Amino acid sequence: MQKALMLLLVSALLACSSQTVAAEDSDVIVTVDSTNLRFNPSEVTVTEGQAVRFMWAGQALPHNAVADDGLFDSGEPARDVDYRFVFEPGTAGTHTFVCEPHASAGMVGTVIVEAAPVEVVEEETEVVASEDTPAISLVSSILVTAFAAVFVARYVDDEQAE
Ligand SMILES: [Cu+2]
Repeated sequence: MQKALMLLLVSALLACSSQTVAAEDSDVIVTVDSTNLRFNPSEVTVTEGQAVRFMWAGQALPHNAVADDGLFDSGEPARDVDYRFVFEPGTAGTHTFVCEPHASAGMVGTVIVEAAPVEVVEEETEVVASEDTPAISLVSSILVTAFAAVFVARYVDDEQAE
């Protein structure tokens, strides 16, 4: 019983998190502004599970986006970049990043990652538990009825035999 519950819960959570990762509509885009030396926007806020897409094309100068804490790295500076990074659970916090060739010129940015809300998980536990309970009581009441029927049938047979 406990194992079945755990399996249900885990699969529900997996379904939830994979949906969040695949939802590209929620991606936050960081590009390069017309001065060629600034990220736009230079500060973004996301929730754990959400992605930031660093993308620019046909730039006059090659750029990259590298986290100071090493969490993400778009690679070598390039004039065309499309780099998507998902901030998985556990990455909550403030992550500053730089464009390596232009960091000294002030081409820096910040990604603020907020922890995913915990209430969602608690709600799912309740839903799973409440859906499961009536099923158990239904099965047990059918069993009790069946046993009672057999018992009564035997009793009636014994009475008739005497
Ligand atoms: Cu740059």
